[in-house]
Amino acid sequence: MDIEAYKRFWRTTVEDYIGFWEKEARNLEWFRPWDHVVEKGEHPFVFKWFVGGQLNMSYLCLDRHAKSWRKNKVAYIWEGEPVDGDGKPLSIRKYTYYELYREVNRLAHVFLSLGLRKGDRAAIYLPMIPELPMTMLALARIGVIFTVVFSGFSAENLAIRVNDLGAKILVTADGFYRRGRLINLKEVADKAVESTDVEKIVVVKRAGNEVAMKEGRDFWLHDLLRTVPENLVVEPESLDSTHPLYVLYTSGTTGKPKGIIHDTGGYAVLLNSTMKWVFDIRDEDVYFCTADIGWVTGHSYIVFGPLMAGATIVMYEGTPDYPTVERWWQIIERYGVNVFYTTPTAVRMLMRFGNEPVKKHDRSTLRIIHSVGEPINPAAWRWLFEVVGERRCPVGSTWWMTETGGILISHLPGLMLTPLKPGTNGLPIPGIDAEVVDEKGNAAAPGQRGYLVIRKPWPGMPGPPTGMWKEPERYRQVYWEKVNGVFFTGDYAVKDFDGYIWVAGRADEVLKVAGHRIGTYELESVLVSHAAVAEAAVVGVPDEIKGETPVAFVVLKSGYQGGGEMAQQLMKYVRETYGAIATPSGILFVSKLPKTRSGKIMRRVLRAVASGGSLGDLTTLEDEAAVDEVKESYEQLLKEVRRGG
Ligand code: 6R9
Repeated sequence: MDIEAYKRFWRTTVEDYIGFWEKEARNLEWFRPWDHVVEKGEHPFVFKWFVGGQLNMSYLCLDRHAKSWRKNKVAYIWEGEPVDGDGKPLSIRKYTYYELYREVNRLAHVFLSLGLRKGDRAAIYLPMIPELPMTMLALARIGVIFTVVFSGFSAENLAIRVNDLGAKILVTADGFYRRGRLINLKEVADKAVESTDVEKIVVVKRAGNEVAMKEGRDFWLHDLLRTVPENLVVEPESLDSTHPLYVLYTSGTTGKPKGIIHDTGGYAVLLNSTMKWVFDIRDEDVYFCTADIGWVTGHSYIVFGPLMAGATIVMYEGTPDYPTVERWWQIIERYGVNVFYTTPTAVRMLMRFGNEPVKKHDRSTLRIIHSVGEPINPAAWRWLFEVVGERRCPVGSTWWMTETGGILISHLPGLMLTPLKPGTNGLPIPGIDAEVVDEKGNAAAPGQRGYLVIRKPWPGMPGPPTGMWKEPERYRQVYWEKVNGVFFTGDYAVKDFDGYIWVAGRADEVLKVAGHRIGTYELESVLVSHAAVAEAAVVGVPDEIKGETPVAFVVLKSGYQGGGEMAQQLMKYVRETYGAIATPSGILFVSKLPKTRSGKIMRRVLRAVASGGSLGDLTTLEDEAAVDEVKESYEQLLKEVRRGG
């Protein structure tokens, strides 16, 4: 398809974005039609989509299919991580749409009987097991607003989220397997709830490890389900389109994580349309997304999107390299995967082992491949295209973020496929006015680096009532102030002469470590909470596999000694206080941090020193410091770090 034809079509959808999204919304089943497509909400830049309309996400994902010929179609194929002596998975569970529907109904009943009602909040701290999507669907069914917390996060991180949301109930598991190791999740959950108002904990038995159960507070899910009839039905609540489906916490530049609210109706419309355009999902397809449901990719494209589309979804519990680096290719062969959605970090890691582990397995079913989470380098793209997809499958890099709810920039094999280019994100999807602009909001010239912004509201954007949970003012400041009146993504991007967008990375102090979004500020807060640390600054440095890793500059309090032992201690501390994903790849002890006269840390200096690189072009104003000042601090710091080894 030629680019100009797509752009002509795209322009019409953006000019009449209201009419366009209204048409898309008609593809869903609504309990009550909307009165207005989009309206301003009570707070600045909070928009209400499909006002007056009513629907239920759990209904769209389950009931609709359970009433159709898809009733006996497999919804989830779940594979646990542990394997037997021959490398065969020890547990595979399959759920048809009807079975999933029944399980979710019984689960919804359990939550009602525990006292949860529409508008209440619950937190979910579960590994990649079928009970995770089931819990999300059961809570959505009764209108309970939930937050999923990544199972690799620490007790502290869990507690912050539970408290901010005001969750009364926590759903967790005894344990799970990760790279062959048993992780005792309940222990972490127990530690977290000590500093929260959680009244009840529902525990899923996954690993069978010994856990402490507190009488009156903790309940095994299988005990709660024992008395619930097999065919019990909990009618789905007819929810306003603007009713929050979930809150997902994500890292920003400052302060505690931001609770991004997603509504029901707008979010459902965006997911439904992108499943078609981006993944071209067909009824005979098997779809495999390798993300973790603890992040937004899993919410949108392992749970709600593909279930709405009635797809057969492969869900895998563990890591791609357990017991060997063939695991994902085995899975693709075992289930005949057609659509594969993965991450650049995993691709770069697997590439190192050459083509043999891939080629040993049949990939002839693969039809479409996409990556997500961070920029994909051309070499990784080529490997996906040439080796994994045998030059047969379009390979894309879908750009979006927690805040956007779903994919906004991507190749669109299910709609009109424009020519592929290694490393680009492609063109904005229909109805999305994405643009690369300068500080003032003027479109940047092709080839010129600028900020990526979204200039018109879209369904799936942060939802009512406040965009960010309880923080409408912060929501306005973070996203709508930087470039006046348009949605600021925080990403640097370049548009090429064809109009393709190439997102280059974050323009702020947010890191993408192996695709995981981590705020440097959060890590700095963790470090300074350690008894030995006076001051800390964290920057990202390029990493061949993970894209980026955090490096910490630490000023110790007097009486403490830097060096290997202290570095180990601090790394362990970060792992335990935040989560393993944030462990710094290096800790550099310095006597002071380079700062501007106004006291702002010169991060460019830190980045240059940490990565062993140069200061780069000092004319692009990233720091508020004078050029001389920057150079001088750089030299000084470099000397000090070299001296310290
Ligand atoms: C879905 C997700 C969002 C940030 C985003 C950007 C980066 C995501 C990308 C990409 C280049 C892609 N990002 N996809 N950068 N190409 N295809 O990752 O959400 O965790 O909120 O992160 O990830 O920097 O701003 P989230």
